[in-house]
Amino acid sequence: MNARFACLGLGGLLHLLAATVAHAQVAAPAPHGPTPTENQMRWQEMEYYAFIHFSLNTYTDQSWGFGNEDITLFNPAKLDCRQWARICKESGMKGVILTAKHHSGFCLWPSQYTEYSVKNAPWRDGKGDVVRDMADACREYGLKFGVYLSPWDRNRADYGTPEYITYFRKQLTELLTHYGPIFEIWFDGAHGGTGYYGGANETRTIDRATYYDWKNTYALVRRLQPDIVIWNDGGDRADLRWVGTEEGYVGETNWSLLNATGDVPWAMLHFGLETGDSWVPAEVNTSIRPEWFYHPAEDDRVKTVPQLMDTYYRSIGHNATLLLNFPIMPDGLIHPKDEAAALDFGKAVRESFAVDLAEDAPVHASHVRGGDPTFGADRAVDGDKDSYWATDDGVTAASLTVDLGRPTLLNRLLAQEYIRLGQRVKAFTVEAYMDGSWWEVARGTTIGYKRIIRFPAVTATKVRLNITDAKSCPVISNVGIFSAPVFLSAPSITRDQSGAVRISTPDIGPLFFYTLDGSEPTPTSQEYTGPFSADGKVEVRAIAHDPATGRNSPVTRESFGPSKRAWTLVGITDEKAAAVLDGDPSTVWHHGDAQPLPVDLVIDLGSVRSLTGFRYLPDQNRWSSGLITRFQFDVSTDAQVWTPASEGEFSNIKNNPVWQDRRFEPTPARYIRLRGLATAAGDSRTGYAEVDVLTE
Ligand code: FUL
Repeated sequence: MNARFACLGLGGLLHLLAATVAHAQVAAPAPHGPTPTENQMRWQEMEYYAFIHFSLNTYTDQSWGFGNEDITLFNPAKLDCRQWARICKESGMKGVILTAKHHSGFCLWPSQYTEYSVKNAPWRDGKGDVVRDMADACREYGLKFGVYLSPWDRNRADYGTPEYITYFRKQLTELLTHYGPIFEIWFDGAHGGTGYYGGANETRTIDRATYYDWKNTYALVRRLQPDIVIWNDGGDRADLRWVGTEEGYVGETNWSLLNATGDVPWAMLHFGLETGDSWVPAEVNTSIRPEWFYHPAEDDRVKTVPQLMDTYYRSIGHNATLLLNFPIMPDGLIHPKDEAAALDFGKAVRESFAVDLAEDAPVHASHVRGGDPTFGADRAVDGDKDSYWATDDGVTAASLTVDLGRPTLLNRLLAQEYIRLGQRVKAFTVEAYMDGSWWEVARGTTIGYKRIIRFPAVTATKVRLNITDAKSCPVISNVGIFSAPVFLSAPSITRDQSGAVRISTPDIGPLFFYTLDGSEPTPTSQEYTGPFSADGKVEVRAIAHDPATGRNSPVTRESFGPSKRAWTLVGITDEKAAAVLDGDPSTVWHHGDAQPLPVDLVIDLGSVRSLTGFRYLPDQNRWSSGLITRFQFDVSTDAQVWTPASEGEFSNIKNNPVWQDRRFEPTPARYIRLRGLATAAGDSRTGYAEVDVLTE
């Protein structure tokens, strides 16, 4: 026995030995609650990937094809999936999901089970296969490939019968066996409704819960592609969940959990379910333009870098993945503006997270599991996604302090849980050490796979992440601190009925500059100092400008039609109806529900003019109601004799309540009548945020 041990005495020695053994044997935390499968884990780590919407309705300017669109329209002369893949790759995406079949039933691959496909199109003399081209391009660019196969098929005569399910599975088998590994399959939730259905031209309803027999379809999918993840917004619980909106964000509280059975109301889609018994993480799907398919009228509506960065923080930064859509143009390419936006967005993300101020910085934890360095605080800043800081079981509040060494400017904290052991954290705060004391700068709820929290910039010497509540001991695999650039939002421009133009932004403090002559605004253009009058047809362009940094926002262009001063709503006495014409998207007016459908909204334009279309903006509130889904639009010069100008559906208005534009041949009109034939809620309560006309 050497001298050191001798002085311990036998009891002390035994104690030391026991402690040493215990130390070496500190067990990793046991998983808590549901955990991700390997497939879900691989998918989650992809974080960011693309949607591609392309179909026959690209050629008819529709959101949803009816199922009878003429195949000969499909002739994308310049189709180049390598361009799509290059753009995805260069923007930092890890995969692509292609609409192999959208609701119209038209197939982008030469399916042997239908004639409604590329094989009967003039494109490449019927020998083309967009799915093949895309799969090849993905392989070349190192991207994973996924497919969207719409369960609803508005072309098929047998839709609604059991035979259709056989057909659907045969198509699925083609897609999942002929094109190599598929990382994700997307079964869109839209189901049943009006359609061509082989010439029946009728409305068909199916029982969403039973018709598709998802259980057996899932089994087929997993047999053919064992590494796949399944997205499904209806029917049996899939591997991934929708977030309840197509606007590009998920709840700040976001549990990757749901129950395996039972209804999933909107709040569960959006926030997950803290007590859920299954791992069903969220995927945020949104388009780089307002709509999913290409519409030339949206060439000026491509999302800007500040908008896309906000989407990034509210999707990937809220424990979800981001599925960002590119609409393909009729010529078969991604529009240069969409390309530029995606590449600039990728650059902005790289710039934002280029320097992790916490990486390898000295860290200290208030508590470490068993005192074992294996679970020490430094494991959260070591760049290894499989190591983590953890506390003892039962310790559900603890903090981790990063010592930045000197006063450092910062405005973002990133945290990741080691989700292979389950999602645990329920609440946290972020504190900054400034001028000798701690100040709370942000607080949040869930963390999950990744949480990025934004706060106004501070200069601090230390930053502390306090986990204040967790389901079980926190297990944190990564903490990052950043000083990310702040991108000024493009301003919004509105004009009220009197012709007063207003420019605003959610950001605090920028100046605005604008032009009315179509030129690009700069900080030497006219400065906005308050509402100004610009009645009649005019295009207003504006930027926000931060005098402190010299940075400008992207340019907003807003084209206004003829003056609305003389417009009146015919036969409506309710004063609140002024909301329909006030130019403010956030105000809305609803017809009462006393009358049955159809419900008319008649507007007197005050004088006859030549109209080329109309626009309808539905209720923009989260719980929007009164959404018109089928419409007729008539015009008249005397309010006696009406001429139909347009008729159809606002297909995807429920999930994506954006401006609905419809164009028609120039028609003289003084009166317009928007007739609601059906609503999303199935009642007769029609609502209008705005109604406008298009003129030559
Ligand atoms: C929706 C569809 O109805 C849209 O057309 C689009 O495909 C979007 C991704 O999902 O539910």
